[in-house]
Amino acid sequence: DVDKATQAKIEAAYKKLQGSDKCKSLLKKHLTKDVVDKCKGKKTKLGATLYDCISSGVENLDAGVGVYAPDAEAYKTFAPLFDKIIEDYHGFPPNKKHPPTDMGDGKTKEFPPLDPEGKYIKSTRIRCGRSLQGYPFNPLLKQDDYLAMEGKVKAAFAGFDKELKGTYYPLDGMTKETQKKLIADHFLFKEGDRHLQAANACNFWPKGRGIFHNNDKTFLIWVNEEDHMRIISMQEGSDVGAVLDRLIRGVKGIESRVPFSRDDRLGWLTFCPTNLGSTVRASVHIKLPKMAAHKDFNKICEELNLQVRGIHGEHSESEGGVFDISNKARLGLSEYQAVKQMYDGVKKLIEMEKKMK
Ligand code: ADP
Ligand code: CIR
Repeated sequence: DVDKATQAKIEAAYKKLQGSDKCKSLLKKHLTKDVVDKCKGKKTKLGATLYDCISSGVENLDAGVGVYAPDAEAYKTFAPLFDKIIEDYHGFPPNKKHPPTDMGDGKTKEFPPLDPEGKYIKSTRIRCGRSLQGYPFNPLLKQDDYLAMEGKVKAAFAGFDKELKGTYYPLDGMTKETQKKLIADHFLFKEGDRHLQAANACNFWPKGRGIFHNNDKTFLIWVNEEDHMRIISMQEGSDVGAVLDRLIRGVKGIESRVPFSRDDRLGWLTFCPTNLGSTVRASVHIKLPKMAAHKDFNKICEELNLQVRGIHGEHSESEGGVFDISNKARLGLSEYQAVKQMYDGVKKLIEMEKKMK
């Protein structure tokens, strides 16, 4: 049973969201009175309430989405809210099932360089998220969990060889200088994200957090930031095939040693519902001076199923005309299809840029 005070907090949150003109989040749109009434008295086995799912979007009225799942069970317990948000974001209805994993064969011939002359694209990155079996997401993790999880994945990293071989650098003890440089160079997650903080996702920071990377910083794994793991392949230029090929080898290398949680309907499980399913965000850092000046640039990207972010990722601005353009949907399509969504869309944008006077 959920205590009276928490239920009152949920009611107050509902009123705050509905009363805000500036709030445009999916949370506001889908947290109806009916959903509140259905969910406010429910809890997951680990004790997460509806308030724990919505606190981020309630404290941050400028959020785009505004919800996180404290544990995997929350996606079911609070399905009246999550199903609506998931359908809105991914176009994935409640009766649909995520397809089986298909990363493609990673052969460069499927995805030859998008911009062989290097006129538009600076770099290419593909990341996916994974959760360790047997652990909830951030808000329910104890310090001992963080340390145990870090220990497990660190041991698995030792199995990487050749190009993927690298070193794990814990955040705890890293100099501020090194940390800042890694963030500025786009390799490391930022610190102090207010959306994650309000979701209760930064407890015991920096304990159990860190980054693994190979020598060239083309293969990286984030540990215990938003997700238990973010597996990343990136390099200068636009060779999407090469980036995907490396990611496939990396994911295969780690999944043979660490069991990940997957849901029959939702695919790979992640803390944020926008990342469920394939969990793939394939992006380019790209300069499109003419297209970006077009009044319908954002609309054109949306129609191509592309998401536009700034130069330092989500919730950041573009600098020097460089944008981060990626696939938007991750759930309901395979890893291969998610990469293809970005590939085809960006190809189209470059064609349009070339034709513009
Ligand atoms: P995520 O991609 O994991 O959802 P962010 O949007 O915060 O998270 O991006 C994480 C980091 O990756 C940021 O520093 C961002 O600039 C960097 N990044 C994203 N795409 C690219 C790219 N194509 N080339 C270089 N860096 C990139
Ligand atoms: C927000 O709602 O703005 C943050 N919680 C982040 C949402 C996830 N990202 C996204 O839209 N791709």
